[in-house]
Amino acid sequence: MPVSRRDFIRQVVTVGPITMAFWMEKDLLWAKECGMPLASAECTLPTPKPPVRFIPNEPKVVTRYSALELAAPSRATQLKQLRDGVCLLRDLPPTDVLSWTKLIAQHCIHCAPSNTDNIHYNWQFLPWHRGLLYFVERAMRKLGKMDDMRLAYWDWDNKSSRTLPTIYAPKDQPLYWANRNLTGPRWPLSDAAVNVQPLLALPNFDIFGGTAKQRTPVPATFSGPHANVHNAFSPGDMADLQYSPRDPVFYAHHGNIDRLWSSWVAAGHKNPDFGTAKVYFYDENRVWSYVLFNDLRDEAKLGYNYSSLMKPTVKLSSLSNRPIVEKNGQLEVPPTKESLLPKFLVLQNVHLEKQAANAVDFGVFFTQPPVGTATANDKANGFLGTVNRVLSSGHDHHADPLSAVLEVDNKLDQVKGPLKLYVAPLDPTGKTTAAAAPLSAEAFSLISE
Ligand SMILES: [Cu+2]
Repeated sequence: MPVSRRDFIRQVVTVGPITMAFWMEKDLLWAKECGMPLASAECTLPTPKPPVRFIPNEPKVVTRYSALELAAPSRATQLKQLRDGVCLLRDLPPTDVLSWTKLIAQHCIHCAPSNTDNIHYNWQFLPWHRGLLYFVERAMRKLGKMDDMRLAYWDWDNKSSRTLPTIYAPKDQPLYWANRNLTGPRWPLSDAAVNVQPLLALPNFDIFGGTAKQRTPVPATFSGPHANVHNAFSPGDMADLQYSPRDPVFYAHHGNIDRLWSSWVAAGHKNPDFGTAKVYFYDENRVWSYVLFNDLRDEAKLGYNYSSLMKPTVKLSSLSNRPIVEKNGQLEVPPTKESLLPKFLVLQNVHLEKQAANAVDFGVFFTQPPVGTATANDKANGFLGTVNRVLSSGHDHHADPLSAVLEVDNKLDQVKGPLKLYVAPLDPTGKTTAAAAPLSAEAFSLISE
């Protein structure tokens, strides 16, 4: 039964003392009208005391290994520590701010689709999730008295890691999660679904990781592999933006997104000065704390590094990034020197509001394909790549803009003269579910080699 605005306010007043005991994003009150429980334990935190500044300065650097590496008998100790760590948090009462339930809540309170400060759509996306992983690691380390324990990362960029990592699969161990779909057309993950090369080539943090202002632009790292791996689990908790941290594999997936950020920096790109921007978490002593983004830029200070990093396959110093001007719906691709090969097409804030409300993948084309056009393994129909998002459960979705970087070499050289782009929603097999419509975005650029 729909709840009217007036009924809703009355309910809040009636349960005032209870709701006052919790802290939640204003937008989650709105969520009640969509049928979500008002004060779900997984989406509320106790009202925090004023936050205390936390300055990470770990005495030693310990390596985070991939889930594949942790499956080796020689890494049995590290694997056991990871599993023990998950159990320790799971065994805490759900009211404990360090518990698995409240970890989900730390993420959930920031993720309501209407939240104007949603951590996924501005420059909080990378630092916030790095902070989450760091404090999870610290909590596990303290509770288990295992200072060398570190989280794992799921190296889906590696061709041998395109299905759920084996250490997460068996029942009767803490990395198992029942609500996971592991079959269907998205499995195993395709090269295209987890291609990190376009992201590694992005020259500026603004488009890679976003800016202080919501959706200005949406970080390109939110689309692509990040969204595609979440969505592979659909229907399942991982495919639900708000509740994905229920599944222990969330932490390995975001470990790899964090590793993508580290790899981008190691490839020679620069993090910005984030000024006073900060993230808030409960530390391992249950103290409500804040960390400056600037204090999260160096993983060594956070006590970890990665056993390997992703490497750009093109020489970044030989890339040039040129903005493309849009005129009357056409892109005026500037004349290139013969030697310049268009490599990546950057689409900043593609407008998707006229697209199918519940689609997660949108195909970008330089022709206008009809409904039912297949895109998987097909370069013939003007298909350039996809823009992707992750949905939140229990909400109607008006499609907000998204950014993406598409690997377009060997495709755009077919184009002579001005370029016109189209976009269409795709089903999980990659077929268009509607006729393509002209694509509009806030900015375009072409990275050439
Ligand atoms: Cu998230």
